[in-house]
Amino acid sequence: MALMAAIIYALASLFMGICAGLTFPRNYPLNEVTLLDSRSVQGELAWVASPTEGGWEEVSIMDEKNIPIRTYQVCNVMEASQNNWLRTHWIQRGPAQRVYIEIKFTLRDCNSLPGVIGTCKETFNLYYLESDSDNERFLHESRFAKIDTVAADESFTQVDIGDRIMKLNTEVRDVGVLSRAGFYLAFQDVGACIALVSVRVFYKKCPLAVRNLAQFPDTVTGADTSSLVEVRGSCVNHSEEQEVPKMYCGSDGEWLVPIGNCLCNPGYEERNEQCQVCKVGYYRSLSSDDGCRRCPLNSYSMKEGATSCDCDKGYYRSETDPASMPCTRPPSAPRSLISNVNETSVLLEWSPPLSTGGRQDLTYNVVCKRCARDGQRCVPCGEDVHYLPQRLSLRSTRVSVHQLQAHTNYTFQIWAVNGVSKQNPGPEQAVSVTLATNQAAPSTVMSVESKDITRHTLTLFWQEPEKPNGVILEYEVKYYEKDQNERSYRIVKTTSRKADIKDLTPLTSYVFHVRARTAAGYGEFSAPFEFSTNTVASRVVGVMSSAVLLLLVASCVVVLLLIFIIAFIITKRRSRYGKTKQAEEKRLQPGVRIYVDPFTYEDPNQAIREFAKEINTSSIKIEKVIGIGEFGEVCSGRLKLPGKREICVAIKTLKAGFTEQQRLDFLSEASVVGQFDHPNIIHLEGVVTKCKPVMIITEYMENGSLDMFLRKNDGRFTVIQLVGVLRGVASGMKYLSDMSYVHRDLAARNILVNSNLVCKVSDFGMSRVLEDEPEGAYTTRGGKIPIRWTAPEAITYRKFTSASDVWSYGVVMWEVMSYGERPYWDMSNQDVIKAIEEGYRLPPPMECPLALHQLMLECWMRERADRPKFSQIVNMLDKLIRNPATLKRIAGDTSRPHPSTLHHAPSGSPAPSLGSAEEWLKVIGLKQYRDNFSAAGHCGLESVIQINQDVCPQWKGNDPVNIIFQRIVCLGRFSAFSTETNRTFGASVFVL
Ligand code: ACK
Repeated sequence: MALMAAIIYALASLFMGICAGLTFPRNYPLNEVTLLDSRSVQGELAWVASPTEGGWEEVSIMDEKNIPIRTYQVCNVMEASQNNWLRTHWIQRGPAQRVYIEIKFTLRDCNSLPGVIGTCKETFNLYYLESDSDNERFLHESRFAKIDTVAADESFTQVDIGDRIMKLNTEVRDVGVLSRAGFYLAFQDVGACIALVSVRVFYKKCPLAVRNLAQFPDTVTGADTSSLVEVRGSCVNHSEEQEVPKMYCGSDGEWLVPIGNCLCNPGYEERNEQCQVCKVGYYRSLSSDDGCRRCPLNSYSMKEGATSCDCDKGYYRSETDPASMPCTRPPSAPRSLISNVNETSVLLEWSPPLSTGGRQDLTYNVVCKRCARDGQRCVPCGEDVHYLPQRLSLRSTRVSVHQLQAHTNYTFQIWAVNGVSKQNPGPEQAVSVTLATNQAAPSTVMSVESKDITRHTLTLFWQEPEKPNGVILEYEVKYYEKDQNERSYRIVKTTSRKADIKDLTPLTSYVFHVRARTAAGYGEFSAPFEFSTNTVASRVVGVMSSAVLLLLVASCVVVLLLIFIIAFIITKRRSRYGKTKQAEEKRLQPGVRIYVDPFTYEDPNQAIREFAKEINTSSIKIEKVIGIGEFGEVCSGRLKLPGKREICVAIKTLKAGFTEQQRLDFLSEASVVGQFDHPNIIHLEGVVTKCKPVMIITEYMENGSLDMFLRKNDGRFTVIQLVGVLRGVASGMKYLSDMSYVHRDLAARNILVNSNLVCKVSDFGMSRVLEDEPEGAYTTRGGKIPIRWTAPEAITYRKFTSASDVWSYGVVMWEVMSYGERPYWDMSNQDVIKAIEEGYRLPPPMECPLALHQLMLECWMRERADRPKFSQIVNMLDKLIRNPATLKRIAGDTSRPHPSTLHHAPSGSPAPSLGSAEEWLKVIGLKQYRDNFSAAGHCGLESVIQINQDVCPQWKGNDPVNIIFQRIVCLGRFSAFSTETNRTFGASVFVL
């Protein structure tokens, strides 16, 4: 009777708790779509129960806001073999392939019900049945598939209720892939005291979102818990695609990795993730411009959405003026024009105009007119007149005009011109001057030829000067032997355009100049013309010989010019790529490829271009997010390059909002790894730098990082397989050290494993060693260093070399042989540094072959010159693989001494002599457990060693002595201790 009363009280209290203090959130998260919520059902739920009597029962209760809700309860805890079923009505699946079931329930703790042991349960089972329509009138338990057994996180007791601290259990389960139109859920009770307070069924979606001005619709998540759904966005109103916008909908209803973007059309600007029209008085001309801008000076826009502004009256814009430039005017006229006539030349000078019209592109044009004597009837000067420096587009305020006619009237106009002059040309932009030229000497004779050449004579003839500037009264010929002094010349005068030259020396070259004379005086002598006499009466055609000479000279000049240009290009290149070149030269030495540090490039982008191939985003398909890197998400996906087969790749992305420095740091990894080509170094496929997000694409390594992989597969590999792993890493490191590359962060977490168990060294980021390394600890000299993996000289004075990489390699060996154990366990970094300094080294992991532990100890030699080179390590491992018998001898084997650990005990500081468990606990800093050990009867070391053998690895109990052994002995730290003398024990104890 008393028991019955307790159970009735238990049931009543299930709901007392609910009514007293439970609250239900009514708002669902945006990324959840509810298919069923028992709390929102008005009236009875009327789910199907079996048996219809004495099993699940529908009960109406009030929630905290006095709103009635429908619940189900069952509490047959006294009777054995309970099998009570409750089935929901048919739930339509909608677009979902995976649905979530959120159950809120209270469950009675069996311990609080006296006399129910054996019959009372604390769990219930959840089932589902798919069907295309609501055609199941009966329950048909056998057709339901089980989703899970549900237990309470928080069961309650009477005491809990009395204090009103009872909590509601909320459990969520998911089920998929669903394929039929709908399904039923069922709850099976096997003898618990439960109240189903609410049942909510929902699926997840990525809610409508706008990113980079592209709208992504509500998207139901994929069928798998890890799958990504690729969604293409559409540009918001008044915008256009710059690069195809894409995002991925993750299984938890979150949008991931936005790619591509849209830009607002001209006349619109981005505001609140929309394209809003530019206001009156504002404009936006290009979709790449920042936002709407106020109309520039002297312009206006009368309507919204202007793409440019119109100019005020009297102001103009040239075709090449950007829309952002103020409207401008033509310049005013130049001022203070003065002329200075010198025979048939004139020098014109003026001052700049008062107004440039608001522009910088002011130039001047000269207009020359020749006028009749009365100053009227002017005609353009024509092509004969020469202008220095030029006639049009003058930047300076002076010009000299030559080869005018003597004794002639001229008018000169100087026009000030700018980019908008054409739109309003007017006389107000010019200044003019009228003048008359003076008498002038004739211009020079341009060409002289010879004929009738004999031993002593020749005849010269020539054309009249281009500008005789009057009547030519006479010509004068000056000549001299080419090899003689010019001052010993002779003169011949003639009124015709030819002269017979006599009394010449045979076979001699002569130089001739000719000039003309008018009433105004002599003109300039012509340029030199060279002709030679001969020995016979036959004629040598001087023109011909000079032409040949000219040809020869011209060819020589061309050849010289070519040599000069080539030399110039080579010198220029040398200086431009000074540093690159040096490194390049090193790299090109036969047989030696040297790594080039991308940060020695003046422009690190150049290194990226040189060592990493740019990949078009259309070749990449992102499939899953596989982790979070230091710069952003790491995804897996596929790469299909033209002409190559599709491959799986890993895609490291650079998250949005990065600085230029972060971009370069991120990409530096690509320009490092792009220089390597080795089966044990991660292979770079390429980079995406031209659009966002910036990505690094590498080969895909199916088994992820080595440390996680080993932890997941603890104890599953043979020693030979582990040595194979170590050989791969050593071979990759040999390649890197041959290229003079120092890794600085060699650790199992930075090695990746593919599906064939091939290990590849990865993580070549430049910033990680100093900044983002998760293991990094600040050293006294600044910067971060992964202490447990780093050689002492690198920690103390930053001496990072291939020998310090060898030290790290020894630690990786230890990580591999201990299946991903943390080196030095939970010792602090400071304690690790101190212990290493005192000469202690990590003991062999459990089952570790002696030869491998000895190799580790060699990698950890204090003097870096004493450590083996990677090439020697590879050879040693090859030998071990060839002779597997050498791996049989296990380090720490009781039958053999353990010289390595002894060898590395600190010299001069004797290890503590340990005779009792108490002393041992004191040394290892756990003396507070002294009483637990003695209470358990472990007083001497012999007894302690015995526990090691007894409890490892099957430890299960919660005795403190065992807990300590679980933590410190079973992890393989006991091996040296359990085999050796006290001194060996001292050497291994440091790691505890
Ligand atoms: O330890 P993991 O599984 O291996 O998690 C990290 C995560 O990305 C963040 O770095 C994984 N990862 C990095 N590169 C690759 C790759 N090439 N192939 C497979 N997984 C990779 C790494």
